Amino acid sequence: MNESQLRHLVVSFRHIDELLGEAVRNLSAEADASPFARYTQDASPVQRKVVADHVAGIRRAMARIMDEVGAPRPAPVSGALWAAQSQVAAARIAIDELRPRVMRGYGALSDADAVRLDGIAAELDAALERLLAYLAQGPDADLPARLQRLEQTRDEVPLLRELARIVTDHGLVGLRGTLSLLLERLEGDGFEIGVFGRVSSGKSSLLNRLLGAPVLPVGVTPVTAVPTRIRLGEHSRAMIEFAQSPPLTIGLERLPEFSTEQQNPGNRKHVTRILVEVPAGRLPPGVTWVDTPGLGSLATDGAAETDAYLPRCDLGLVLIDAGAVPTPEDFALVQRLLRAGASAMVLVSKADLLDAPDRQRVVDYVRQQLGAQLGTPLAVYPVSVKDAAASLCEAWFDEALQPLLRTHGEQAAAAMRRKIGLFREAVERTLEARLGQPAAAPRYAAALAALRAGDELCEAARRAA
Ligand SMILES: Nc1nc2c(ncn2[C@@H]2O[C@H](COP(=O)(O)OP(=O)(O)O)[C@@H](O)[C@H]2O)c(=O)[nH]1
Ligand SMILES: [Mg+2]
Repeated sequence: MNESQLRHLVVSFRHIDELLGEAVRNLSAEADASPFARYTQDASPVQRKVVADHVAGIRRAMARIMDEVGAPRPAPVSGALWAAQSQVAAARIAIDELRPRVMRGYGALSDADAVRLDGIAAELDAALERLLAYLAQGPDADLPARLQRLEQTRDEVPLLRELARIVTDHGLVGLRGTLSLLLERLEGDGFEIGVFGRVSSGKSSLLNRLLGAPVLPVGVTPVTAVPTRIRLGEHSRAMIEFAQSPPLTIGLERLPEFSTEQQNPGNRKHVTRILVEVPAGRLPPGVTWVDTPGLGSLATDGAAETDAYLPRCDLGLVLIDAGAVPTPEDFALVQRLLRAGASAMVLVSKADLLDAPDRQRVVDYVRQQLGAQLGTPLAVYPVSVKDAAASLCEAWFDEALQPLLRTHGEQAAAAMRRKIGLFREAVERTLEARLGQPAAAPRYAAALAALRAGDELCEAARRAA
């Protein structure tokens, strides 16, 4: 195909992609929160998931075809936060259409109505201005200090119940997903370690090394939407759950049939969960390892799935391939982990590919970049699964990981407190934003006051103790 034909192909693909994106958005729970919702919400969560899986598969096919025919992939124009700022700024300009001056073009206007319209415009403008101010804050420079404060969250169980009540009573739909994950976490007391990194950064290889057995398939493209969870069990086996059919228990040798793109392209089998049990030594009871779907070439779907998973994660191991350049996405992932209340550790994987001085240079570079972007130092360790460099992996495991595994109960509790604290902040921000909507303002004010009164009671109890 010539250049114009390739460009036409990309433009058509983009249009198809936008239409599919709209279909998925229309099915989302957020869609019916708008007073202008076009459709009634008749899809079940399972139907939403299956549709999203199908769409993810079609998007992957388009990406593959573009690569095959050599069509250029359009690069993102800007960051999403910046785009959101311009959209909100444009919404502020659109408020002008409500001014009496414009309305008079549609007929005579009484003085009372003119005053009313000015009031409506001022109200919306103030709400949009607050949103804009929030978006303009930029990267959260004070995040580490804030997280440390949040770790002191007290009485987290009653607090979470109160938050659940507020979210339900006030229909804060956007927060329901995180809430149900937090409630689920509260029931189990396990510690979850997520392994993150681009496709082929060595996640599955590292887990296999830690488990002491080739449990996970290596060198394959994983099914993006489905993380593989691994925990201690009496026998080696895998449980596979599906969107539409009953679960299946299989031997580990059959895992690739469900967890890889090669044998389950586009998640055609509609797998929703994969749980592996192994009787391996380095897996203490109560700790779950999670092999997450790769970011990278499948960035857009993968990132959404990763974000949905983050509220469950207590510790994130982020692998950066020693043979590749660390990308802004790698750093952004660490930031997202911290924002979700998880701890993070960065591993420079495949360190055997570098000689000792180069290895040190890469580790220093990653450490310095992370420190600059996060405003706090973060641990970075070189690792390798090759026998020749096995001492690196052992050193990391003994020095950094083992102490955390030994105290995993406390680590999980601290992470849970940070997560509930962060969630509470999100609830407060949402309530504050809704205070700008006068019809409902008193109800939100009451909810906010209840939250803050709870704080004062705790504080008083602490002082009295
Ligand atoms: N040299 C070297 N290669 C590795 C190492 N770890 C993984 N690999 C290779 O990198 C490729 C991708 O590994 P895999 O574990 O499937 O990566 P994942 O996609 O992140 O799960 C495979 O070909 C592995 O053999 C390592 O420590 N050193
Ligand atoms: Mg893998």
